[in-house]
Amino acid sequence: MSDLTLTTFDWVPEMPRGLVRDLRVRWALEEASLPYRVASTPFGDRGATHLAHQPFGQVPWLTDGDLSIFESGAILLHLGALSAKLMPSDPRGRSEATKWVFAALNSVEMASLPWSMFKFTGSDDGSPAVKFVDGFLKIRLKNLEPVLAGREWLAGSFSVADILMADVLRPVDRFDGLADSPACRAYLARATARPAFAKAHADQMAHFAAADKAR
Ligand SMILES: N[C@@H](CCC(=O)N[C@@H](CS)C(=O)NCC(=O)O)C(=O)O
Repeated sequence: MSDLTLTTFDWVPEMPRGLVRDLRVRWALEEASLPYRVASTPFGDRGATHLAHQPFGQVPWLTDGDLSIFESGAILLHLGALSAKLMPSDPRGRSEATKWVFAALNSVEMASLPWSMFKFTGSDDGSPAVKFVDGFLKIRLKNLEPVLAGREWLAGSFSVADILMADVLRPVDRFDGLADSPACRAYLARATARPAFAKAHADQMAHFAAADKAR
C-alpha cells in the first residue's frame, strides 16, 4: 500500500502558475485515482531539508513511505509501476511508454524549455541564440508531427509518457508555438481535455491562490 505525499513550493509568482511541474505528478495521481497529500516547501528559503529531497533546490518531489523521489520523470515512472492506468502492463507497451517518457524530457523539453524561457522573460529579441533555439524546437516539432498524426496516444493506451509529452508542449502552445504543428496541437488538446488534467490544474492554481491570501 502506497503512502504518497507530493511536495511543491508554498508560493510562486503569477507567471509560472499552472506550469509548475508538480502538475505532472498531480495529473498522474488523479488519472490513477491514487490517494495523496500535498505538502509545501518554502519558495524563498531552500534549506537543508529541501536539498536532502531535491539536490537542486527545485520541486516537485514525491515521498512514498520512506522512499523520496525527485525528477518529475522518475516520479511518473514510479507511479506508472503502481497503476496500469499510467503504464501498459505488457513488456512491449511498457518499453514504448518508457522510450517516450525519455523522448519527452530529453528530446522535446530540451528544446521547448529554453524556447519558452525566452518568451516568458521577454528576451525573444531575434538574437542568434534565440534563432538557434527556435530552429532547434522547429526540428523537434517537425519530427514529432507525423508520430502524433498517426496515433491517439504515444504507447497505445494513455500513459505517463502522454502526461510528460503534453506538459512539455504546453508552454510552447501558450506562446502559439504549435501553430504550424496541427497534430501536436490536436494531441495537446486531447490530453488536456482529460478530467484528471483539469483537476490537477485547478488544484495547483488553488494551492498558489491560497498562498497569496496567507501572505
Ligand atoms: N528536471 C526537473 C526540473 C524541476 C524544475 O525545473 N522545477 C521548477 C518548478 S517547475 C523549479 O523548482 N524551479 C525553481 C528553480 O529552479 O530554482 C524535474 O523535471 O523535476
